[in-house]
Amino acid sequence: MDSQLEKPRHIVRKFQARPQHEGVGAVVRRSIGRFELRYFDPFLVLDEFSVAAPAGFPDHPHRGFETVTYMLEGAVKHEDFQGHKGLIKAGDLQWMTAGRGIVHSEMPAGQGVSKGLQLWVNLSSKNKMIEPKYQEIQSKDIASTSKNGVTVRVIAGKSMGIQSPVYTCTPTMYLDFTLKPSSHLKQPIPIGWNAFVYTLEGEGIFGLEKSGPFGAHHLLLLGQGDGLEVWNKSNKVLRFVLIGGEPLGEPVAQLGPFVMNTDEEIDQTVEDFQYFVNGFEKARHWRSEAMVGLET
Ligand code: FJE
Ligand code: FE
Repeated sequence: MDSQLEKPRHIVRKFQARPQHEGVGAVVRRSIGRFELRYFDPFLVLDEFSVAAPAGFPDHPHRGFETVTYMLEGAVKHEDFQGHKGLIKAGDLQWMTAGRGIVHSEMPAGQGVSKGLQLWVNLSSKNKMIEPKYQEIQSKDIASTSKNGVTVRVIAGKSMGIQSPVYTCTPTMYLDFTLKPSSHLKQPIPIGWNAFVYTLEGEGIFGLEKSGPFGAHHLLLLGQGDGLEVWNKSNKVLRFVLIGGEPLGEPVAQLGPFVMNTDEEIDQTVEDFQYFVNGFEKARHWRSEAMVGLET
């Protein structure tokens, strides 16, 4: 049974995500967060990352938003200044609410290239200084279902009758779709939310059946409406993520990994980080194992 859409959304802007260098020796295809698309409320960054040792994202802070890491291949080892650590493996999800402050490292684990998506979701002014929190879900526990050639993995929100257990401080949907050749999808999206598609594999037609197809590594911003229609008219599997969120409608003041509402709050954050206060206490004496290994 298909959901009926009254006002399907169409693509209003498109970007090809080209590789750029970030972190230490790592390569990311950044779409949201680059110069031409600073912010797509509530989303600050979308990176498709590709990283192999010794490259990675060593010890760095975050405040005022969430990082959502969804692994596609290989694994990332993370450790933070509270002693929280673990391995995010292919298909696993880490939804990290940095809130008032996290300092951590994210480094590839094992041989070969580790690939995934990292999304930065902004927090509203009332949530920016909350206690940090993690929601971690292993691949086998991610809600998934298939019907008529369409498979969905529900990272956040609801699709095809199944609901993710992830709690989103900023109301967010995050769906990973795989469409077999000749399959078709209608996915409702709440009216008023900002939503986009990021293509991972194969070729798909999005929004208008008569429009041309898009291949991998494209960010497609959707206009307003109540949902999205997608067709796979190719002879290969199509994979993409559909992400949406309720816009916060607040001013954004950003300095790298610190995202607040005003310049004064950014100045305060730089001071907090520098003097190890207001949530950064544990940063004073902490180094990740990755960094300790380099110091002799
Ligand atoms: C960061 C530059 C960075 N995209 N994708 C500056 F690269 C980072 C950062 C990441 C990152 C980490 C992973 Cl595992 C995947 C990423 C950027 O860590 F936080 C700042 N400030
Ligand atoms: Fe980080």
